[in-house]
Amino acid sequence: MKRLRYWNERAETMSEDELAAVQLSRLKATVAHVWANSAFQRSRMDALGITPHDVKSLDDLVKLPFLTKDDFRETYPLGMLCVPQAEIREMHMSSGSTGAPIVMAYTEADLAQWAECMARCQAMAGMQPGDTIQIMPTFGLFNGGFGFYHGARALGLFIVPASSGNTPRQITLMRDFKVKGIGSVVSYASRIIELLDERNGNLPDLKIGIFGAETFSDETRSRVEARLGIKAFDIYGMTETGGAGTTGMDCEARCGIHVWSDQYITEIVDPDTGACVPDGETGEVVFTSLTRQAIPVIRYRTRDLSHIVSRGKCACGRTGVRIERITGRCDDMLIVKGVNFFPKQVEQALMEIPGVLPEYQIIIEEKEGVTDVRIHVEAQEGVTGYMVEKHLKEKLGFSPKGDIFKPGTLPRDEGKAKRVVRRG
Ligand code: DLL
Repeated sequence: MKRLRYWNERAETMSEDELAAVQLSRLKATVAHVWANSAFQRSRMDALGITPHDVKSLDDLVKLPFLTKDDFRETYPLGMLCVPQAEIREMHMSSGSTGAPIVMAYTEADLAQWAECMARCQAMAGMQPGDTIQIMPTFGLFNGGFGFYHGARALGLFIVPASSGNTPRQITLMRDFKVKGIGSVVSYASRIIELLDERNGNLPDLKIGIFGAETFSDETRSRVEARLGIKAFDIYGMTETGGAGTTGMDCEARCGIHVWSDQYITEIVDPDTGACVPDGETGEVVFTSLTRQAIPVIRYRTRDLSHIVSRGKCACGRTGVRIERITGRCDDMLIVKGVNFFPKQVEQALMEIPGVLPEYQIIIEEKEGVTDVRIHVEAQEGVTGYMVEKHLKEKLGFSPKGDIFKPGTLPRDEGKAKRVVRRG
């Protein structure tokens, strides 16, 4: 059978002009749909005196109001629905750390759109119809498990729906069913590696890892690839855009996340002013969905930080916009003694120290107005707190206290890892 290079070659390799035309007609349709069916989003447009007739070109997008996480919370559970509830077939929800949860609802067509995006990602990673995939994010309200599932069904994969947890069984399943690819929350790959190391084991059939839901450094990616003997891909997505993989993944060429640009328009804006920033400049990622029905998003502010890498054709042949792997979230930026940094930079620096393991936490304590930062990190014997402090000072310009923990002693999370812990 011919090797599948693209899941949807036409959509993935459209010329710039064709893509712009598709985007404009879909944008017009989405704005009209939202205007007609969402009192909430319509009231926001009314406040700015905008109607669907004002969207005549892609440049008119900036006239439209932003949508935020708070808007989702305010309209919980289904206040932004643009179709009758009887047309909903599935929902997912993210809890976040504060406030009401965020709900995404799916019509049959929305599920097909999600499957399409996810099938594109899985094919881009090298999965071929008939290959076996083990899906390790939770199957439940979190969108990860079902996202991989819908895509794998479309692509024609043999699905091992392992869900999260029970690492020994995960390894047994991977061996017994000769699993070629895994889909997982990044930090779970470290769990698998720990257990393999303990047992001196390997996974000879495993070739592909599709990881997402959290930022991860290049160093972590290289370690995971070397230990598991795989190629690791960075898959991006969120509840609000329709789940894992909707907003793309990076390809083997590793030059940014390919956002599925016939499905979403990407803007990068200044997080403070909301103004679009020039290509190459870091800002907040904003997505507009072009094909979703139940809850389309117009100018959704993700709070994620990135920049446009290119709008040109990639070495893999795909067109559309590419954005840098996510650096961090606007809310995650830490400022200590005048130095700004993101958890990902701490991870990057830590992973450069020989003997340091991937499990770490940044502990922030406010004491009488003074911010104290400690790094808890697991490491092999011989690594000292001083080594950590010195290296972080060199790399980040400030010197948090380094506390070394024995392998396996820091707390593990089932889903996304909690890297920043605030106390006091
Ligand atoms: O985390 C979707 C997902 C599941 C993506 C599994 C990939 C794999 P939420 O729980 O709604 O959905 O969280 C979305 O997670 O705004 C980012 O801050 C972060 N995030 C997701 N993917 C990545 C990634 C899922 N590849 C939020 N790199 C997003 C960095 C990511 N951060």
